Amino acid sequence: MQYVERVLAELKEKNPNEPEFHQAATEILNGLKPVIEKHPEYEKAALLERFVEPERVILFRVPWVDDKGNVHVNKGYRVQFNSAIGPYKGGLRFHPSVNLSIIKFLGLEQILKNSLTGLPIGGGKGGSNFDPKGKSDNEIMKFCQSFMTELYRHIGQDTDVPAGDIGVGGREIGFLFGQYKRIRDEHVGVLTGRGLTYGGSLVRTEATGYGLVYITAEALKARGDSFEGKTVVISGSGNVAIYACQKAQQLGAKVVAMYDSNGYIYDPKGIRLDVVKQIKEVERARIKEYANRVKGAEYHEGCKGIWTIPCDIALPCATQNEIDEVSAKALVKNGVKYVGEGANMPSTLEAIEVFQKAGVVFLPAKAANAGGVATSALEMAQSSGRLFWTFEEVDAKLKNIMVNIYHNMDAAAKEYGVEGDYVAGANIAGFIKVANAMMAHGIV
Ligand code: NDP
Ligand code: 2IT
Repeated sequence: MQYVERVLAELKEKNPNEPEFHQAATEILNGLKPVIEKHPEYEKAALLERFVEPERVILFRVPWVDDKGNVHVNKGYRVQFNSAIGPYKGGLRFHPSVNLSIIKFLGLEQILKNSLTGLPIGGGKGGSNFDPKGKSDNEIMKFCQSFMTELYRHIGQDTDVPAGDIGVGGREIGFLFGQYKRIRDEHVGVLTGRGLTYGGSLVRTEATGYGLVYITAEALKARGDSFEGKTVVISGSGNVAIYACQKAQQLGAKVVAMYDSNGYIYDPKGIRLDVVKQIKEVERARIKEYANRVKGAEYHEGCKGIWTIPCDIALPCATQNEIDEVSAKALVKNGVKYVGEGANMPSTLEAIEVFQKAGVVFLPAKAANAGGVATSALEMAQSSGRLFWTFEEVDAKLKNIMVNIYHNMDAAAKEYGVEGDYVAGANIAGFIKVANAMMAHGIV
């Protein structure tokens, strides 16, 4: 059996019941085949076996008391996947669906994404099956304090630097940081996405969405095109979706649809982002409200229908596997030309195949959404240097990083004979640096 197939088969056998982890590993390792063939020394060093095995997996109990005095127990996770090129870096996700498979797939992706940024950050991910929906600020604080009361001993500014992800935004990072600082008596850059008054960086809030649009704009530019006048569908209405919408609109696109986990809104005149921000960021209410407030907008129950709306560019920005084969076919039939993944692994393996066979320019998550973690690394740099860069400075660095990622994955795909296949290109460009570092470190 070929090396990649053998490692994948062993991974599935040793880690049963982890479908998302299997999916991410399959996409990555298949994309790496051209590199593996050129480097027989990797197999001798069991490089892939080590690459897919986290350096450390931390599981812990998170007990907390709600406003009525009821005691709850959630699961806490931190997977410290790979520190070959820098301290573990990656977000925390609070969502009822969180399990080890999901955290491992996110951690594995994060290794290559972080490498693609060109900055010295390793890969990690964590979170909890805690559901922040409907909880009071006090309950969120209690939960975050309990979570950090265990997590603090495993992280540090030079060891592991968590950040936000689904269900973890500025409010949660504030509570987590407050508890870390209290326990350790250290005001350091141990978390990113911090508030601007206590060590955060300008542009971090906007970074993932902006970065997604910057890299998509570069792909358009390479084909003599731009966002101007394009119709865009964006899924989700959280941090990534909102700022992708903002930047796409600034570049002259018309965003016609967004969703949350209950259903989608369609506004043929173009989404009014001020209304979405009021509903989602200020009121923490449901996107359904939009149709009550904006004339001519429609609300539809359920998420899947969003992919039947004709568009030039689709930017999935909610969650894994939100675009399946059926949705991908509907997008292609309606003329989609570009798909940029803002979420992590939003397209199933079958959906990716549909896009690539149809000649859609497909920008995979680990490249397309790397702007968030890249700006986190810029936040770490500012923390270490006791500096505070302007919005324009950070935004210019972010744009430059995204443009470089586009050209690096494009060049890697060409070099390894798979021109235009950015899934392979991103995996290869990200992997080479990590592989070199791991080889240099010996068998560890
Ligand atoms: P948020 O919590 O801010 O927003 C998540 C959005 O996705 C919400 O609209 C949410 O709807 C929706 N959503 C979540 N789960 C589901 C689901 N199972 N089905 C349908 N909709 C769902 O998270 P972010 O915007 O930060 O993250 C979105 C995606 O981007 C994730 O895949 C994340 O991993 C990825 N990402 C985030 C980065 C960041 O910097 N924040 C960086 C790189 C990637 P509802 O409110 O109803 O739950
Ligand atoms: O998936 C991701 O890259 C993130 N959630 C951001 C991670 C980070 O450390 O900023």
